[in-house]
Amino acid sequence: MSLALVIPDRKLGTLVDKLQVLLPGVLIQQWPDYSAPQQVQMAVVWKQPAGSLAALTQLKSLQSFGAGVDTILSDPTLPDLPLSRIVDPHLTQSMLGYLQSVLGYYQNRLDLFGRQQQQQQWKPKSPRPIRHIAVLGLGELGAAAACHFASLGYQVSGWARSQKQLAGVACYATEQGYAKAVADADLVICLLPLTADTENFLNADRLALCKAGAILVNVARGAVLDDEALLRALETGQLEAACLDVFRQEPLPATDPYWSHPAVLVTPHCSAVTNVDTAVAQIAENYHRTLNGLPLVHLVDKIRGY
Ligand code: NDP
Ligand code: OXD
Repeated sequence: MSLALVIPDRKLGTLVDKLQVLLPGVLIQQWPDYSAPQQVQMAVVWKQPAGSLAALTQLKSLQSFGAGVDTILSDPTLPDLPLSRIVDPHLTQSMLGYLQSVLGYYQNRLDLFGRQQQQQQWKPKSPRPIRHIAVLGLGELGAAAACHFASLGYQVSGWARSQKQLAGVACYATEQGYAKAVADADLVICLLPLTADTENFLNADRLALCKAGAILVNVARGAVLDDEALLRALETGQLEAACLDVFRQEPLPATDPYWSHPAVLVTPHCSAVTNVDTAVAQIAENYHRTLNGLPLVHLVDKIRGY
């Protein structure tokens, strides 16, 4: 009985220790140093290198170590096995905390005051009015964000592939629905998964449908956003500012214009980091399910890509 962790570039000591408590007697192996690869039934994967699962000849299931699965599914050597992803109230709370901070940052004009501080300028200004928030993607995280802001009294619109019903949220689907969802929004939050359908979704045409002077927050994936289109929209004032937590290339290269753009807030892909303390329970549950031939919890639809 064995579980493999295929999670490069991370210290995995705490994860191993916590998993071992929940899965006593299970051999936990780490890529690239598998000791008995033919014993592995489930692999926990995150940005796994191509070919890293090839030696696991008895593998029966895959568990993403995060909520998004785009990098996992982009591996051409990925075996055709059930894949689940992390769905965790702590991850959702972390995302809500981040988005709430971003909202406060712009409402209180901390972007402007930060720039003024650089010039030693003392110029008070009343808060930025942000009354309407649009959320693109109404899944685990997007629906929670939309409901959170609606419960605080904001006008909220949301957009997803299928039509949703969420208390206090004007929900839309379809391309026409996208235009309605963003038309009056002061702040647009992107929580769409990266799939073949959503790559470059936020292009020049769709950014042009946003309210003039809106603020964009991308916490989804970098490739959902057309970077050139965003830079142009910021230049023309179509968008006033952007908060970006995710990028096509991470870490963001030193030469990237976002680093020094006065209207862009860069954060290092930290809006909702998988919580080891709580993720281990789901991993252990799916490990038991794998051994017993039961369906995994939080299964990914690999055809849809999320
Ligand atoms: P879910 O899979 O639960 O939700 C995805 C939502 O996007 C669904 O509402 C879905 O619609 C909608 N959607 C998917 N494709 C389309 C499309 N083509 N057109 C319109 N709507 C679409 O994902 P989560 O909420 O759990 O996570 C969202 C993303 O957030 C993740 O995929 C990941 O990339 C990112 N993320 C980022 C983190 C960070 O730290 N920055 C942390 C965690 C996640 P429908 O409901 O109709 O299927
Ligand atoms: C995730 C992430 O998808 O951290 O979980 O981006």
